[in-house]
Amino acid sequence: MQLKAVEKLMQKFANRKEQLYKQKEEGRKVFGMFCAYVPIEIILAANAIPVGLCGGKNDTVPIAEEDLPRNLCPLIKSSYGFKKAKSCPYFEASDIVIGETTCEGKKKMFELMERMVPMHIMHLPHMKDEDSLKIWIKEVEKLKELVEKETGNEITEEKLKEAIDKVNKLRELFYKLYELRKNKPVPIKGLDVLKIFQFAYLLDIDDTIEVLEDLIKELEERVKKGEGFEGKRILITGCPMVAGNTKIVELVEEVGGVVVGEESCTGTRFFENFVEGYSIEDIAKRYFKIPCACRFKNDERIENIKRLVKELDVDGVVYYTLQCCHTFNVEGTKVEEALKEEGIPIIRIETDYSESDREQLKTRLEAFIEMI
Ligand code: BJ8
Repeated sequence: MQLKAVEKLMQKFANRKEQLYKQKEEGRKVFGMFCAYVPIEIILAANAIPVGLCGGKNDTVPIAEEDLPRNLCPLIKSSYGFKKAKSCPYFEASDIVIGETTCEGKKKMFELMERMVPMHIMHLPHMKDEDSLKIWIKEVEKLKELVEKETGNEITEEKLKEAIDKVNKLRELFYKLYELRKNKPVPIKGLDVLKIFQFAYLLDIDDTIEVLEDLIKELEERVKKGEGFEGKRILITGCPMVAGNTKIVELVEEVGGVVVGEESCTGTRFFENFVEGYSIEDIAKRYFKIPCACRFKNDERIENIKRLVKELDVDGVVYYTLQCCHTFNVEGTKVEEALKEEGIPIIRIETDYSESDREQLKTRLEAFIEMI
């Protein structure tokens, strides 16, 4: 029982490349982004197009390893490899790439990447105090100036308001989707939701909104009829699973689980918290709250995980780390302790983009799901 909205999503994704290059021909600038911290409102307000560039495929890892160490996060290598091989249409369409000082590996990779593509790096402070917020507000102001310069379009108050309302609308729809996932049976599989998050970084925002509006209606119907999926209810938390990477969700759902939530940048960290006002400062404040493990003392993330476990009536948590992602891996210890204290089952999985560990992971996940 494939959802019509998901079919529409796949169709829109299949047409996206052509649509994007047409938009570019019409004179719209494309801003590639690393990562969830880039305030897309500013890009949209200048009639430009944001596209997420984090790589989720193993194919481009070998070419990246010509320049980067092997023991580096696969997301970083995959992304770099896409640019080096010129094999990602979104990368190739990007007039400029925006990155931030998130984890060490990513920011040092940017120093090599900027030899291949124009880049602008935002200084994301790792502390969460008032002084750091001031730095971040300045960084967002600088981004506004850069976007205006690159596009030649002035970001007026009116344009900014329009963009803020639009992105908040997108967030509201994701909140509704999460509300619907509280139901038993859950009306949508985790794999479908993951694809929506992955493509939301790539599609035209109006298309994502259209798909989500259709989806919400379809899911409400399913809930009314009591249709959906049964199984152990799983929350995934940790590193993002960007386009091309669906391994863990596939495995969880193959062995009797159903993913009902994701505390991830392909999940709640993508949409949680609205921009509450119409100024640059209001935008900066919203993005500053994203609880990425690269920040120092990131306890809000632990609170969010505990809250999601309750709200979504989760049976077990899969803590997902990409190999060599020290930030999420180390933070996993705190998360594990906090969940164990509350009697919430958790399994920690560390993997990369290859298929070589699929069977081994399947066995571990099967045992976890049987046990909870
Ligand atoms: S806001 S989670 S998208 S940085 S997985 S590259 S942290 S070594 S992806 Fe991320 Fe932005 Fe944070 Fe979200 Fe580094 Fe870890 Fe790799 Fe990561």
